[in-house]
Amino acid sequence: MGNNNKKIAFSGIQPSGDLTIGNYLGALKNWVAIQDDFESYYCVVDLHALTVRQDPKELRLRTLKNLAIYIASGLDPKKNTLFIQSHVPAHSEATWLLNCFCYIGELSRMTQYKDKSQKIGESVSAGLFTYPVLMAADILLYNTDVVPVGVDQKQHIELARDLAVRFNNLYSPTFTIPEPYIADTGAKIMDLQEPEKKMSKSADNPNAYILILDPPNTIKKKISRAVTDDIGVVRYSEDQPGVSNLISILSTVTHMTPKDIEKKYEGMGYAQLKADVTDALVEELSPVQKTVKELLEDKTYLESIYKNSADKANYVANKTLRKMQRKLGLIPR
Ligand code: AQP
Repeated sequence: MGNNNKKIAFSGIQPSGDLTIGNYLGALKNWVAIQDDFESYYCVVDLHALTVRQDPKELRLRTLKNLAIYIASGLDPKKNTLFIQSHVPAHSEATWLLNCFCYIGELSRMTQYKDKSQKIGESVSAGLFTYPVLMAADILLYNTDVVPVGVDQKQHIELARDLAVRFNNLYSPTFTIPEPYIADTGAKIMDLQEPEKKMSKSADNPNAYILILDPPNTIKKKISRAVTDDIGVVRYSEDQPGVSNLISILSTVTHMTPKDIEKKYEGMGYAQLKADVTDALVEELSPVQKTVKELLEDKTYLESIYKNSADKANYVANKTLRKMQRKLGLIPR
């Protein structure tokens, strides 16, 4: 519980690429939806982005851009603590401590690690392997009750829970055990070119994703190129992954159920569906894009948000870190 008796929510997105509608529909929109019900901490997880090679200038730019996107998507900086992960050193310190309680076997079973390391090959970093421990530290430092995420992050939250239980049992109750919070729709937006894979901001082919900041004509082009099938019926089913993905996107943006969408497009081909998905996305994203542009022109404002928030986040995180250190037998300064 936070000090206002609200439960605590924590989440973050890595600035490892420009944010996609997967990040928007699977994470950001849910953060906005629950902002009045929870005391919330949302950070731009820049340390996570370092698990794969980043251009320093690009990373700085994207970190600020992502903060602007959080605000433009509707997160009120007065209601939410919006900060940059590396501004709170306790995340790194707690990671080391938790690393000493995490088993190599547990980390080897993480599907995201398996997928990404396969793609990267030999030069895969130790950071990519221990990424879930940093994520556990992020979550546990804030006594988090819920972690609003897309489905792909569920396994990492389970590890955070296991580490919290392990630590609590070995010492004494220290951490709140966090729960994942996954919405019914939008929890897994798929790649537009290979709809069996989830949409990722770091995909090599730009036609695979739609960025939150993509202009209308780019959105139109990418949706028109989205892979469908030759069945020709608008149906939400496993054997039509491309069409089902378009239905999911439309459903999450318009709040129509997939069933209603199937009914609406009965007897129509995919062209109308694609045109309507394009319109819905353009309508949803245009105001966000406009606000992002304005915010990026006011760096002083953005700086005031992340600096004030870092003060609050440091205070809360350090309290938990000190507790961990004390219980482990480290001498306080
Ligand atoms: N395709 C998706 N559908 C629904 N939710 C998604 N999320 C990511 N992709 C989808 C959610 O966005 C949040 C932030 O994710 P992240 O950037 O921390 O890491 P990720 O899950 O690895 O996201 P990406 O876009 O795939 O990044 P890269 O390509 O850098 O690995 C999480 O809540 C995630 O569930």
